Amino acid sequence: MKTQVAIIGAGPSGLLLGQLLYQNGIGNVILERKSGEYVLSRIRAGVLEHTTVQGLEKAGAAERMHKEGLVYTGVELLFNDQHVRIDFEKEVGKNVVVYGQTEVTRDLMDARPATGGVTVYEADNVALHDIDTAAPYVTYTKDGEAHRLDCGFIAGCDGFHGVSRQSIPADVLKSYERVYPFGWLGLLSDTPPVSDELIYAKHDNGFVLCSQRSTTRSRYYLQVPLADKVEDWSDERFWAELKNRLPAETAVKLVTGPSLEKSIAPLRSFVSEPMRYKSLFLAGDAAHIVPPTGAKGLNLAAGDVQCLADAFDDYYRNQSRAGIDGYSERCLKRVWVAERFSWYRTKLLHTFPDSDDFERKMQETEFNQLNLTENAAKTLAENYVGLPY
Ligand code: RFL
Ligand code: PHB
Repeated sequence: MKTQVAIIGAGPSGLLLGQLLYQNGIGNVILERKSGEYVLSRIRAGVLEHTTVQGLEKAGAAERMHKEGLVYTGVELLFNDQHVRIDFEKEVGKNVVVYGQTEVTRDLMDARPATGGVTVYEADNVALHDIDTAAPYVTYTKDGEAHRLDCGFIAGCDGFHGVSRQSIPADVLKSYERVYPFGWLGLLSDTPPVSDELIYAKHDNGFVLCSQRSTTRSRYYLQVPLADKVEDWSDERFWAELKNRLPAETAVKLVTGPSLEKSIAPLRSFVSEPMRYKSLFLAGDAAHIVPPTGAKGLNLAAGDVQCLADAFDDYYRNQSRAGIDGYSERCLKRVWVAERFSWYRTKLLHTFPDSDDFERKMQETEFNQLNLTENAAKTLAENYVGLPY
């Protein structure tokens, strides 16, 4: 097989890039290690920034999101008994859309057949070759049979554990990492959300997030120790601890029910620089990870691939290399801003097992600043709704 851009990974980065390239008349093939059903079973992000919404519009996959997505104009933050509402509309005149990553992925998958683009699911042993030349290729096996895909460029959209970043010579890459001493236990249920806005809350027992997927489907998270297993958390235990960590007036409104899904995600900050090596371009979680407290991971991924689609368009349409040569630097500027924001919010809203009295006072004071100074609230709003890509 031969194509212009070989895309590794059919998560939101790979699928969105495939659509955007198609809109610009650039041929592409996506190779995905798992099945389509498996990709759709991963419950992850929920908050879409304006530029992500714009990306889905450009990709021709925004219709259902506009119909079913919930528009949020603010967010509630709680810190023990302190409370602040950050009003996005008032502070920065913008909003965010709550629409699950699963649905984004489904819409992009559904849009792909009309483009004639090939997606190979359950592609095993994907390996990248000659990435330091202008004629790279990818090999893989499908149903035990060996295949080769020749291309002009490779887009590594294969997440944190993918093969693309590992194909870059180690002495070219510099990685920055912070692993946090806790994880998030998430629960999805067909119960009405406890609030009509997202609630991020810090309690001495740990952080809580009340999120949602629709007016009848809720998504809740609890900070848990890294050693905890999903089996340690029956639904009953989850609901009891969630109620315990929420203020009494919110806890009484909580509607509980059987979980549809429960999983634990570790929290990590990670950036690998540069995001391009010769003919290989990294995008999304393949290049960077943020702790989910800032709701930035999917949005960064959508920003990267919009940049990359522009760069390839410039190359194929205008024979200009400016976009592809500037890709890494352009993305990393925005990535580091989101990394800082996600790290700051993680420090602000979690209970750190080894923090001392002084650090706890600093954390509380940082929170109070949001009520005391208009600028602190504005900065938070500006970062939460997202910066242009
Ligand atoms: P993905 O989604 O990991 O997709 C990568 C795809 O590549 C495939 N793959 C391979 N394919 C072929 N060959 C190989 N060798 C391969 N290795 C891997 C994988 O099977 C997979 O299908 O990366 P992508 O596309 O870059 O998307 C990134 C997002 O998924 C991620 O950043 C977000 O989910 C992060 N995130 C959130 N982001 C937000 O913007 N807002 C949120 O509210 C938000 N909440 C979250 C989150 C992530 C969470 N978890 C579980 C880490 C909440 C949680 C709990
Ligand atoms: C979610 O709904 O899954 C979600 C929302 C906001 C976050 C993280 C996850 O910050």
